[in-house]
Amino acid sequence: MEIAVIPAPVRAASPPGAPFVLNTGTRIVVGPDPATAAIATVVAESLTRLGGLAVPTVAKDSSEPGAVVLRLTDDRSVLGLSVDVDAARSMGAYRLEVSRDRVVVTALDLPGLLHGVATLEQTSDRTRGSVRFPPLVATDAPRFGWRGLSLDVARHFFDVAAVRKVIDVMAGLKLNVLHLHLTDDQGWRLDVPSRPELAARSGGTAVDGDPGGYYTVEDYQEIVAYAQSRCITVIPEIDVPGHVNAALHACGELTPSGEPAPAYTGIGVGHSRLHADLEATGNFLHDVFTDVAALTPGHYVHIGGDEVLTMRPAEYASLVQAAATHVRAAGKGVVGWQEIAKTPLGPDTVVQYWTGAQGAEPVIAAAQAGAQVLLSPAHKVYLDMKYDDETPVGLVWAGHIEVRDAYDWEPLDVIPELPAECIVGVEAGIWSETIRSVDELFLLLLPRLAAVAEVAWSRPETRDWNDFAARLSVLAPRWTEAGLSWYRSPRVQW
Ligand code: TNX
Repeated sequence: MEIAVIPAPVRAASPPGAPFVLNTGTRIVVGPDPATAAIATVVAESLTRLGGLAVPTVAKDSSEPGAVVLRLTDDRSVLGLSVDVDAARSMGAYRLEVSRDRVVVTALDLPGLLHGVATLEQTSDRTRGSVRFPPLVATDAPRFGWRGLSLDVARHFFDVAAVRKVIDVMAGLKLNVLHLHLTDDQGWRLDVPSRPELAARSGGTAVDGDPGGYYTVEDYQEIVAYAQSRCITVIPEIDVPGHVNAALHACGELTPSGEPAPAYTGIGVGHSRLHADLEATGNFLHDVFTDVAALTPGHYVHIGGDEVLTMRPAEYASLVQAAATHVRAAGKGVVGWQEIAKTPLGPDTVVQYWTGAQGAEPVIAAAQAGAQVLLSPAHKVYLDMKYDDETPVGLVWAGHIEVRDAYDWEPLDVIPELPAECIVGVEAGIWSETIRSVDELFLLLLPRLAAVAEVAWSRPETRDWNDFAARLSVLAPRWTEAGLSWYRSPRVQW
């Protein structure tokens, strides 16, 4: 380990020389591009937090020492990107140069500027009373364009403040997709303007009768905007046609008897379903997906589709197609769990693989028909699995997942028959059946989310478990400083 940065950069070297020190002369220089102004605000906030000194933003680059220059370019050669890296995959690439007098971050786009600053922040040394950044030259680019976390806020609810903490950690690890699992049997967590009864009646329920909660439209917009300011896209999931008891509880017209279903507070799966022969079902799908798409600036809406155990394939296909049709009518792309792979859904569909138990053939066939594949293999990246027997919360159905298990795997080996170009990326998942607090949430997320982030960002040749563990031991104390809980794996020397 030369430099403790997670995820490991493509290239980084520390030339000899004095460090850049944060002081009253430090300022952010944003150059002529107005789009960088918003990013500069975020960067100024985080440098201010690090050093305890206000860091102003200026437009003119004087030759005085102390400038942190954020510079957009369209010259890919500055970043050392080889020509075979396509535009989608080079999004977020950056070059970072740190010397005694200035820091220069150069990137093709705003995510790249933020990623450069994320690297800078991780290299900070605060052991001598001031904040110092050792000299550094790094060029870096992500391996995969989709580096996500799926967060279940349905089984137990996590409020806006908690989600902001998750977003902060994600941004530091260069993750760029926050998938919110907003609805399930136990609760409905987003107020849908055309269907206020959903959140009003099913926002308050949760597993074991624990307190629920839901996001108002303003709350949701706040999450989306906060994520966006960190170059993270929010993908909302409304899970249909199974995992719908909260909807059946709120809307009696969705059940065959016309009576609302009782609230469900257990943790079983596969028992609830929509009914294609009820007229109300079509209207529900239309209203919910149209509203959710309209509230969402990101390109994708997730339609769920998982674990529907009591429905014939034709009915399943018709309901999934109806959901997809409304998402597309709103101009969005469709994401669904791997079960949707059997349903023809056309281009601009992302199939999220999570288990080997169903066989990979439908996923491979969907990819051959033009779908893209997002990898969330449960036994590696389901961060609600316990680390070991002693972990106080979590499930075990996909096995124990120690930090190294979440780290030591190769995305292209998950479904070897899949052509690499069909794989959009990697998404960790955390399901909240057993998670009741922010401390429990981070105990399961960290450090494994850092491991998955490195799998998604870094190329195999820069990845090595022992090196990762050494970098982790340098960076983990920062989670403590930020007030976050994390798991001190006995397999890492802290
Ligand atoms: C499987 S993954 C589920 C979820 C559970 C999770 C618990 C998937 C698409 N479905 O409903 O919460 O396992 O780990």
